[in-house]
Amino acid sequence: MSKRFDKEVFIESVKSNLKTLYRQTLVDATKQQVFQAVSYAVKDTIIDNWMETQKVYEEEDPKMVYYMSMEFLMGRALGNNMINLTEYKEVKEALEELGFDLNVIEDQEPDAALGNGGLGRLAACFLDSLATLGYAAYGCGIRYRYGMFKQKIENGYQIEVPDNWLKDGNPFELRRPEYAKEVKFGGYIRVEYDEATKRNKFIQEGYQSVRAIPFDIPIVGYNNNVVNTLRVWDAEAINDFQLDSFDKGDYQKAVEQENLARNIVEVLYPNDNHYAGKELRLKQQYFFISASVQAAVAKYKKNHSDIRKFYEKATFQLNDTHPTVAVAELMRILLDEEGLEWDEAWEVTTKTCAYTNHTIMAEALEKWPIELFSRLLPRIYQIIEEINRRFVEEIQKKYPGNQEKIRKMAIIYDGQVKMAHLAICAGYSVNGVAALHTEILKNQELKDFYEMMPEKFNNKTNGITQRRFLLHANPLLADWVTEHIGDEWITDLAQISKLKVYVDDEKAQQEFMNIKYQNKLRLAKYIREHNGIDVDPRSIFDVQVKRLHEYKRQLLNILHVMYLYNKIKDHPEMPFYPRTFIFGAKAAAGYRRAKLTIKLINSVADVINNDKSINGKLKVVFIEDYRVSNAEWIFAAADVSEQISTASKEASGTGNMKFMLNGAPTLGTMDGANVEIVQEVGEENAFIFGLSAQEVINYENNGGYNPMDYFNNDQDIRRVLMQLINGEYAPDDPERFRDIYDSLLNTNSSDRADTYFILADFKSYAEAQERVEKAYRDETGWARMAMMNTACSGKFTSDRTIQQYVDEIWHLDKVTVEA
Ligand code: 26W
Repeated sequence: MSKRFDKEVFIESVKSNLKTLYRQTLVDATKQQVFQAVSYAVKDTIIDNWMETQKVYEEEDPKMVYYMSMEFLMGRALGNNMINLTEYKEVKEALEELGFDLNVIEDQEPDAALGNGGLGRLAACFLDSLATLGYAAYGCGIRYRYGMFKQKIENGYQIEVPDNWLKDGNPFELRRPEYAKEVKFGGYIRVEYDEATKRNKFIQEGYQSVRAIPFDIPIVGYNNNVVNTLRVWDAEAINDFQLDSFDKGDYQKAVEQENLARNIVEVLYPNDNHYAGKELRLKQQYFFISASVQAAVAKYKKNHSDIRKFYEKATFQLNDTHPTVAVAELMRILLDEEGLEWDEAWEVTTKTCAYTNHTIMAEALEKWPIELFSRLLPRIYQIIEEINRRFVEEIQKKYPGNQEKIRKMAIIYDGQVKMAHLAICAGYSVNGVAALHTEILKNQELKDFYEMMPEKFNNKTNGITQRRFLLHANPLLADWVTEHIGDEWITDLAQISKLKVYVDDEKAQQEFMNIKYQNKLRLAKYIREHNGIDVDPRSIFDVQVKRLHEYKRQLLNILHVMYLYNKIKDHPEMPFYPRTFIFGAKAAAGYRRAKLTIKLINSVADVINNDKSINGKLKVVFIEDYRVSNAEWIFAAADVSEQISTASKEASGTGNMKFMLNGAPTLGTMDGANVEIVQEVGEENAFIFGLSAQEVINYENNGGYNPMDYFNNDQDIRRVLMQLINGEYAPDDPERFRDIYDSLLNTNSSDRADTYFILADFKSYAEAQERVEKAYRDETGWARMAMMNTACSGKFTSDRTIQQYVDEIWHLDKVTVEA
C-alpha cells in the first residue's frame, strides 16, 4: 500500500541503501552511489503500488494493450517517477537537508536511450499516459545492452561512442527469470500427420534457440497509484556452455547459440527512417515478438479457457512495421500450439493486431528478401505465404483480372516480404499519426489498401506528456501556470486554455517572459559548460533539435545562417536583432551526407562565432549528444521552434508540441502536426512558409522542379551555394562540402537534384525569419504570442491521443487502484 511521503523514513531508507549496496555512509558516498540509494528508496514506494496494481488487474480482468515496439526512448526515470508519485518537492527538500542538490543527483542517471527519435519517444509518452489514465498496458521491447550511441563532436565531426548505460546497474529494473521464454531460429519444418487430430503437425528441427529473459521496468501513473510495466527482453544462451557437448558433436552449435544470444540484444540499430535489411535486425524483431506473444498468451490462459476469445482481453498495437512478425507468431501459436483451425486463428489474430504507420519515406519501408526470411523463420514464412495466398485471392475476387493491384498490394512479391502489407492485411486498424499524414496515406501511399478496406483507416494525432515536458522540464513555468489556473492541467491539459485570459495582462506577460529568460540562462550555462561557447541570453534562441535527416532540412537552416552572415558583413549598420541558432542532432552512423551536414554546421559556427566584427549579433551552437535529458532544458529555453521539413515528409513531429507547450512559436512548413498546431494557435501566432504538401507531391508526380532556376536567378542563393565549394567554410579543403552542393544542383546522382526542395523554399523561409525578427522586437506582441502557444497546446497531450486510441481502437476498461 502506498503511504504519504515521510521524510524521516525516506532519509533512513537512503542511508540504509547506501550501507547495504555500497557499505558507505552519506559523507563518503559518491554522487552516483547517492543516486542509486535514492532510486532504490523511491522504488520501494513504487513496488507497493506495482503489486497493488497487478492485484487489481487480476481481480478485475480488464482488457489490456500490449504496445509492441523496437524502441522505447525513456530518458531518465528518477525525476519522472518522483514527479508522478507527487514526491518531487519533498525528496528535493529532504536531500537538501542532507546537503545534496537533487538536480545534481538526477544528473547521475544515464538516459535509457532505447530508441532513435520520434517513434521511440512517442512510445514512452504513451506509457506515461496509459498509466496516468488508468489503463492496463504492457510495453514490450528489447533490453539493448547498448542504446543509442553517445555523440562526441571532434574537430566538427560526429564521433559515435558506445552507450554502456547499464554499467552502474539500473535501479528501477526487475529481472524476472520465472517468465523466461524460448525463441527458435532457423532449421527446417518436418510435417507429420497426426492421427489423433487428423491434422498435420509442423515440427521445427535443427534449429538454434535462445532464452528470452524479461526485465520489468515500472511505469508510474500520475498521482493514482497505478504502476504498469515496460517489459524488455534480454537474451541468454539456452544451455549454458557445456564442455561435454564437444564429445556429442554439437560443440559448434553450442558456440553458435552462445553467440546468437550475445549478439541479438547487443545494440539498437541507430537508423531513423532508413531500412538497412540486416539479418540481425530481423532476429531482434522475432526475438522480442515471439517472447512477448508467448507471454501474452500464457497470461491469458492463466485465467481463461477459450483462446478463441483472446482478443476480448488483449490487443497488440504494432509501433510501425518493426513488430509486424507478431501477426504470424500469433497465428503460429494458435495453429500449432493451441490447435485452432486456420479460420479461427485468423479471426483471433485480425481482431488482436492493429498497426500504426509513422512514415511515408520510401527508404524506411521494411521488405525482407524471401531467402533470408524463410531461412531464419521457416514456420513463420510458411504462415505468411498462406496469409498472402488468401489475401491475393481476395484481391482477385474484388478486382478480377487486375494484375496491377496484386503487384502493388501482395504481401510477398518480387522476392520480398513486405511488412507494411502484412500489417495492413492482418490489422483491424491502420492509423496515421497526424491529420495530414493520414490523408496522405489514404490518398497516396496506401491508396489501394484504403480503397479496398477503408474502414480500417483512422487518424490518431500524436501527443506528448506534459508531466515530463512541462512539470519536470520547466518547473518555473509549471509553478506559474498552477498559480494562475490551478494544477488540473497536469492530468487535463485542455485546462491550459484558461491561460488565455492572461495573454494581454502586462504583469503576466512580464512574468512569463522572465521565466523564459531564467530558462535561457540555465541553457546558456549548460552551453558554456558543454561547448565552451558564451551565448547572450537576451538574443533570440532559435532552436532546431531532432534527428539529422535530409527531409528535416537542417541544411536549409544553416544555409540561411550563412545568408544572414553575408548580409551582416555587407551591411554592418543594418539593424539586426541578436540571434543564437541552436542545433542538436544525431546522424545515423552510416549516413554520410547527414554527417557532413553536422560538419558544415560546426564549420559555419567556427567562422561566425570567432568573427569579432559582427559584435556577437550571430552565434551558432551545435549541442553535443542531443537526448531526452538535455532536450528537457532546451525546450524550456527556446524562443523559436524550427519545424522546417519538406511538406508531406514529416509524419507528425512531436518536438513541435514540446516547444509549443513551453511557449515557443513554430517557424515551420505546413507539414505533419504543424498543420494542427497552427489550427489551434492561429496563423498569426506562428511563422509559416514554403511549398504545401500538395505542391510537393505534384512536383514529385509530374516533374517540373528545377533547382538550377533558383541558382541562376537569385544572387543570395547563388552566393551561399558557392560558399559551399570555395573554401569559405573549409579553407583547408575547399572540396569538403562538394557533396552537399552537388545534392542541391546536380542530377548525376540517382535522385533528382534538391530532392527536398531546399532552394524552392529558401526565400520564403528567409522572409518568415524576417517576420520572426520583427515580431520579437515587439516585446508585448511576442509575450502574447508565446503565451498563446502555451495556452493553445491542450490538444497535444498524449493523454488525449491515448484516450482516442482507447475509444476508437482498443476499447480498454479503466481501472482504479486505491492507495
Ligand atoms: C527500419 C528503419 C526505421 C527506423 C525507424 C524506419 C522507420 C523508423 C521510424 C518510423 C522513424 C520515426 O521515428 N518516425 C517518426 O515517428 C514520430 C512518431 O509518430 C513522428 O512524430 C515523426 O514525424 C516520424 O518521423
